[in-house]
Amino acid sequence: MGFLKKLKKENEKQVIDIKKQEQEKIEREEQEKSEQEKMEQEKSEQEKIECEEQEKSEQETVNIISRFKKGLGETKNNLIGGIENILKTFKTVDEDLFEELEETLIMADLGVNTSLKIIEQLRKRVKKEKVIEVKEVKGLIIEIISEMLQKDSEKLEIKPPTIILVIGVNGVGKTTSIGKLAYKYKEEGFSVMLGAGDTFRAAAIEQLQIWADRVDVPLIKHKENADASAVVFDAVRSAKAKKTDILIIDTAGRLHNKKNLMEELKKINKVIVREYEKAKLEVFLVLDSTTGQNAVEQAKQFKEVANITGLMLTKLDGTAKGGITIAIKEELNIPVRYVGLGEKLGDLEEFDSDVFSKALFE
Ligand SMILES: Nc1nc2c(ncn2[C@@H]2O[C@H](COP(=O)(O)OP(=O)(O)O)[C@@H](O)[C@H]2O)c(=O)[nH]1
Ligand SMILES: [Mg+2]
Repeated sequence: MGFLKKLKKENEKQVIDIKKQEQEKIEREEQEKSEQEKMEQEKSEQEKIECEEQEKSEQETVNIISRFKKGLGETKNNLIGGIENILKTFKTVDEDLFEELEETLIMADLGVNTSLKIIEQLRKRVKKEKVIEVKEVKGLIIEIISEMLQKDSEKLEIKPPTIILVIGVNGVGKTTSIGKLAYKYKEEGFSVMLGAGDTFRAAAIEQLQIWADRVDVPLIKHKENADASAVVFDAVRSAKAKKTDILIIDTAGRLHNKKNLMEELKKINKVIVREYEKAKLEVFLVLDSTTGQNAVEQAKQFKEVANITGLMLTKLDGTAKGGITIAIKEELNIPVRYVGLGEKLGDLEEFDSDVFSKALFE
């Protein structure tokens, strides 16, 4: 009896153990399942966010292209319209066609050197690819120009603290572009300060004050005819003390006296380096695209007196001379950083060669 009872008891214990194990297994499986589900849910949420972000950035690109398209309408008519008009009158791809096309490119403000280069490449491509149809030529020119625009195009990266010195002749759009830049950087979350280094005319200081008020950023200024490097000194000190991310300095545009300009820029440079060695210095030359080849000439002259790190090309809206952008890119070896597409605060775009080609050619 004792033995049987013991056996039964052990049997019962085994059954209980098995049940317990089964129960544990089920619990374990359920836990694993729920963890798996949670992971999948998180993954799909992550994918959704990524997808939305991608859609947003694609939409943003579409918007930027359409803003460029709007600004570049006349340039497009001038350049593409000109090429199409020539192609219409030819039946064979020959030397006469190349010559006419070269002239058209020059007329569209691409400059002699750049136009020659484009046609030279066109000749080679036509030969290599055995092109005989006139209608294929347009696509080839577009490809050649797009490749030119996209060559060595590294993006500007702003790392605070940065000081941007804005130079250029009178009327090109320096002060306006500074207002737009301040707005852009502020929107991007940087703290911004302006310095009124154009002390030549009282109106210049007032104009910058208006932009500073509009964007709501501090402006460091002195009176008319004050020493520009003294203004820069104060502005740099203030930006350093306040840990401002970006200080943008306006300057007077006096190219007629190269020696004076050189001296002044040298002095300003010295002050910046001495007072704020840690800050990165960008020197932006502003060029008015409506002046066509003249803008290229200005850039060449300024290059002799200043260490230009980037270009701002203004008034691309409503000009047929936007072809100048291609000449600038090809001839100056200075990156175009921003383009002005109007007179309002938001009318400044980061220059993107891909977007530019698309807006011009698509
Ligand atoms: N349409 C257009 N006008 C511009 C642009 N940038 C500047 N301007 C105008 O050009 C004129 C001269 O600008 P301003 O900033 O005073 O030039 P600054 O003498 O170099 O400082 C002003 O009437 C501006 O409104 C632009 O991108 N598009
Ligand atoms: Mg000005």
